[in-house]
Amino acid sequence: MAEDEVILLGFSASVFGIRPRIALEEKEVKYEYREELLVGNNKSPLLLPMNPIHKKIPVLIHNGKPICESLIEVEYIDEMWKDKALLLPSDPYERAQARFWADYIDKKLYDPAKKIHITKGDELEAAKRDLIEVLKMLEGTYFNFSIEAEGPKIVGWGNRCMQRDSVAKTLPDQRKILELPKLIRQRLGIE
Ligand SMILES: N[C@@H](CCC(=O)N[C@@H](CS)C(=O)NCC(=O)O)C(=O)O
Repeated sequence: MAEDEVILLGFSASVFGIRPRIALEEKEVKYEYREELLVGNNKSPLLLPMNPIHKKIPVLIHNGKPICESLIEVEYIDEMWKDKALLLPSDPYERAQARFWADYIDKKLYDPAKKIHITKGDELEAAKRDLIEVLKMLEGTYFNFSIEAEGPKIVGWGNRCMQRDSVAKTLPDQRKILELPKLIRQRLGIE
């Protein structure tokens, strides 16, 4: 039987793009990663026909068929490559809880985290407050904010994730990531 062809269109600085990459690595699926040049809006000719609705990465292309939206892709990977351990809990209630928190992160965390990079003044302060609230909610505790001191469970979870090859080899170089907001701020005239 011919081997599956798996292509992932991504952008290494994207938190959404990293999700299906980690899932593919965890499942040890062979795939071709193609970086999209999102800065400057230089999307490849493949991205638009593969994701005509949102025109966004990540797109997982399995034997020519596209799957869009990072969380849907993670679930697809989990269901498609069943020979490796499940990524989501098998218990329906636990599974629903995992989906709830992933959805919460998308709805509540992404916007303030993004705004921190692209706003200034009052808007920046409001974004910081919103982000702290979300992190406190995830942490399940309430105190003044410093992610190391005040979010030990989240930091501990992050450190445990970093010990997995799938995460360590997928996450982008931190120095490069820190350059990106600077570039965006310069383009927006904030710096
Ligand atoms: N809900 C989507 C969000 C994907 C998303 O926002 N992708 C951004 C990169 S972080 C993108 O492709 N932006 C390009 C654009 O908006 O034109 C998912 O989970 O996959």
